[in-house]
Amino acid sequence: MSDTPENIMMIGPSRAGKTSLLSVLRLASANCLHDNSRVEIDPVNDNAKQLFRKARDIVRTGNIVHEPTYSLLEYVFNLKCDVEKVVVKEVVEEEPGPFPWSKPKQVKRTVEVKVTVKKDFTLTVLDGKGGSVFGPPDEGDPAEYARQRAEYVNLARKSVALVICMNANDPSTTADFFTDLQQFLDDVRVGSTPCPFERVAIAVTQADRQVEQFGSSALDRLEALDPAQSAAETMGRHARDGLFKALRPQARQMVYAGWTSVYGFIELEGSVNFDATTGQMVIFRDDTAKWVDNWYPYGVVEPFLFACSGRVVKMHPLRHKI
Ligand SMILES: Nc1nc2c(ncn2[C@@H]2O[C@H](COP(=O)(O)OP(=O)(O)OP(=O)(O)O)[C@@H](O)[C@H]2O)c(=O)[nH]1
Ligand SMILES: [Mg+2]
Repeated sequence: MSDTPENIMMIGPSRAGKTSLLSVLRLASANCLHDNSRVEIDPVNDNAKQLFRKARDIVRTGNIVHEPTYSLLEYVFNLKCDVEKVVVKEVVEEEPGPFPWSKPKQVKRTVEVKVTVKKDFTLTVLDGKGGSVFGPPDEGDPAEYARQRAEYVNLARKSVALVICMNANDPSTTADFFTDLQQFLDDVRVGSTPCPFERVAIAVTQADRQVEQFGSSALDRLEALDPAQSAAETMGRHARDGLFKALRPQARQMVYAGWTSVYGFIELEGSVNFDATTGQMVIFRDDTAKWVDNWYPYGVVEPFLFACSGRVVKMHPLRHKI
């Protein structure tokens, strides 16, 4: 394992909730429901710093409304998390001598042991006008389209993991994106070499909307649903084929999906933390200074934890035979 940070890339169709997810990552990493895994997330560039500042206001005012992203912005974050590493250690063991009265012999042996180490990753997100570079050029400037697409391809070629955001509540935009994704993955591949990703994390966003009608059993209902099945159905067979064919054989075992909700659920009650009549979170600000303690986003850090370390928390395997 090298010490230079490895790169992770996030993509997804328009309005999937990419910017929302990114903006709350840092706050969420400090406040994850039922989760004892830790990911430390720090902004690296100014765009990332600004985005995190916005998140504070979002949770304070209960309004998660982002302007659609029009230009191509690059967000760079540093992600630290625990990864398991196998190290070879020399141990000295005692072996009995040939006779009961002989002194025991000291024998050196090498053994493989698993250790947990902190590892750094760079999460680079090109946050463009949702998924537009994945589709055919629109009426905009063709040179700009080509430049942006080349940036995405270059980043993908040096990324160890891919995070795909998709909104299962918007199947038509999502299906279009996945159809276009195949061409993109073909561009990322050099000749017949597979894409470099070792893991693919699929964040099935806006999960609260899947279960909002179930009142206090909303969270239980969500946890009984398989996000990988939902993702697979929304993508469709053709798109799954395209994604899996572009990956190395080992990476095909490392495609996992998880529900994410930036609004989250109300702790102890289990209902969705969103009021459709006001368009705001139900619980966002307390009169005390501990406003952020009352906000429990769901599953937003886990896809990034999986992308970095392969650790599976609330993520389900997405299997596909090609
Ligand atoms: N119900 C619900 N809505 C969400 C959630 N996350 C985002 N949204 C809403 O979804 C819409 C799109 O979110 P964005 O984060 O702007 O999506 P995007 O993928 O960055 O969109 P583009 O920049 O246009 O590509 C916004 O109106 C958000 O308020 C969520 O967890 N639950
Ligand atoms: Mg955006």
